[in-house]
Amino acid sequence: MAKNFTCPYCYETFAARAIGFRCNSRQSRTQKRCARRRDDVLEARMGERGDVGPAFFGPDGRRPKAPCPECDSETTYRICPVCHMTLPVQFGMVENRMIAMVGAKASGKTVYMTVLLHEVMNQIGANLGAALMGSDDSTLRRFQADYQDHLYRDGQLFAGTRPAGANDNRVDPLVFRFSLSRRGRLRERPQHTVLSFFDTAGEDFNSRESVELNTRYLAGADGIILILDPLQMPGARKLAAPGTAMPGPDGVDTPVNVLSRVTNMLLAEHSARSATRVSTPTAVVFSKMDAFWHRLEKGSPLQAHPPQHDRFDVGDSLSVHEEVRQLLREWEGVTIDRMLENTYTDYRYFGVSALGAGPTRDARVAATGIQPYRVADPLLWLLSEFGAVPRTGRG
Ligand SMILES: Nc1nc2c(ncn2[C@@H]2O[C@H](COP(=O)(O)OP(=O)(O)OP(=O)(O)O)[C@@H](O)[C@H]2O)c(=O)[nH]1
Ligand SMILES: [Mg+2]
Ligand SMILES: [Zn+2]
Ligand SMILES: [Zn+2]
Repeated sequence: MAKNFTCPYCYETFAARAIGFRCNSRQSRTQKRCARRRDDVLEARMGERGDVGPAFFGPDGRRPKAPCPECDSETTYRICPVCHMTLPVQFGMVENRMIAMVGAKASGKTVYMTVLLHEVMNQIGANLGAALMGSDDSTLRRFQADYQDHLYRDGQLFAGTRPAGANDNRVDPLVFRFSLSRRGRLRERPQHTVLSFFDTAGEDFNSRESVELNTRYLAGADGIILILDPLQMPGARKLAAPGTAMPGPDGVDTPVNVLSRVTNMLLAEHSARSATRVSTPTAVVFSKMDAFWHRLEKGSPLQAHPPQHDRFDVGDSLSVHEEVRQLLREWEGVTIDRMLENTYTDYRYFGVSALGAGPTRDARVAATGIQPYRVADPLLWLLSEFGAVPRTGRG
């Protein structure tokens, strides 16, 4: 059977043959040129996009290029047959991995995603010998202006993320290309992985309307980053460092409820195959760990930075996993552990702090700056599960 592909922008699936093309609107050999125009499908799915070359379908989408039927010009722009977004270069030829990020409102998803991507683009990428680049203009622009500059340059935290589907059922993931060059290894090709991050709004998991959208998104994901906020667990809240800024009561939800909802969605989607277990690799990430550092024992793996390697360190990751499992007891979160153990075949615990310190009273980054802590572990684990990052150590 022909392999189906999932669009990194709209998460719809299609056969490679169905991929369309977009004219590049350049002067062709026959001196014709297609006028740029609006693309209604693209705008309905992705919002205002300005004028673009005409889309056309018919030529086999498995081919890298096709001649435009209007002007004869050869184009290499291939587009998703559902949302008409230009697909990443080499789509279908390199690995394409969708990473869904979910969690309750105010659990720290947007801050985490921004710091994670920033770190992988800089220090962590350098250690790994990896590069992470925005895969399209809109990702590049949005990541810089709406996320990176906002947090790093202006020192501001984010207002709540707009729910998906609030406007015309739209999703707008950030799509990146992760390339790993294996240094000094003869005959190893550089590996490319397309990563699609979808920053959900916490309330998406409470409202009925956006469940359908999120179900498609979760079901299409190759890996899940589930952000759980210990400050939203009654048992942990009382153990947090004095003075910690607590999430307000609006729309916040206990991690065990979030996990139940996500699990139900995943199981419902897989029920056609009568699955009772979820096999999607799931990183269960406890955020805002800086609020609990004072309680950790000396030598706790959650107090040390991960070893600096060009590989994913399995032993270190398993010690963190066990340490978090212990913490769940203290936090009265044993139900979480039981649910994961009974339902997920491939999950791993992580503890991170994206900011490294609580925010100031006026919702800004602390004066000490952003000092991220173990933020890349979940992504590296997922990439190692996909075989896109090599491993070292026991396991
Ligand atoms: N102490 C501490 N607080 C954090 C950290 N990261 C986020 N926060 C706090 O959590 C708040 C919410 O973070 P966001 O990333 O905007 O949360 P979100 O999950 O995207 O929220 P929604 O978009 O509303 O669903 C921030 O404004 C901070 O106050 C962290 O690493 N440590
Ligand atoms: Mg957000
Ligand atoms: Zn044309
Ligand atoms: Zn699409």
